[in-house]
Amino acid sequence: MTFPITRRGLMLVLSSPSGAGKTSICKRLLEQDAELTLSISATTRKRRPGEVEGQDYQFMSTAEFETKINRSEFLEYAQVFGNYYGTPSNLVEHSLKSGRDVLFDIDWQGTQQLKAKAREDLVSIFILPPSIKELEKRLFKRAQDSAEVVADRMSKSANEMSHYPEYDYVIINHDLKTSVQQIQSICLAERLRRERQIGLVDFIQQLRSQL
Ligand SMILES: Nc1nc2c(ncn2[C@@H]2O[C@H](COP(=O)(O)OP(=O)(O)O)[C@@H](O)[C@H]2O)c(=O)[nH]1
Ligand SMILES: [Mg+2]
Repeated sequence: MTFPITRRGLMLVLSSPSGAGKTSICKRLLEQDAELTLSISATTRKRRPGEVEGQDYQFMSTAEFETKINRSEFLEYAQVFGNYYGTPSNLVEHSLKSGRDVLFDIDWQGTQQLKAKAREDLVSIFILPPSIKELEKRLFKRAQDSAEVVADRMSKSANEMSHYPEYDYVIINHDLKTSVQQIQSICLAERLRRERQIGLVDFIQQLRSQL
């Protein structure tokens, strides 16, 4: 007789300096892993060409965002590059309870807040670019931001990078495929952690009762 071992979902957080390739990694992870759900953030930043409302972000005005802050609708929120970004609480807890893992593309400020709220559920990964030259290349290749915005993001990268010790894992993104495989390995191992397998007690009891 098989006994389904239910598990509590995990919160997989990916952070990196802008341009390290995190958004591409997230897309690939979501395509390849049906157990993973993306937490869609709210932001006050302008929509970039190609971005879809409700899919990449929930785009909103500062007034709307601040109303949601006052109503405690965010699990975490922060200001990044002069705009608000935040994780709506609804859906996250529901997904975790039903054993689905939630992927977060958030910065170090958000990660600190989630860590304070849900350390046991959190698995955090920091992604580094292989070099500064590559970082700059990726930011310009995107070509959706002005040179001024790119320069501003580059100058903030040093500060962002200083937060790597706050993360459980660090990955250097030499190529997309390898990075995705490495993150999938982390996910696989973390899903098997004893504390996450909440049906284990009953399963062991059932095994032992047959001896
Ligand atoms: N704290 C927090 N950070 C977020 C959230 N959503 C996105 N970010 C971060 O905000 C930063 C800027 O994101 P974005 O404007 O999409 O530009 P990107 O750097 O090209 O990804 C990235 O580091 C994201 O990880 C959120 O809900 N909360
Ligand atoms: Mg991004």
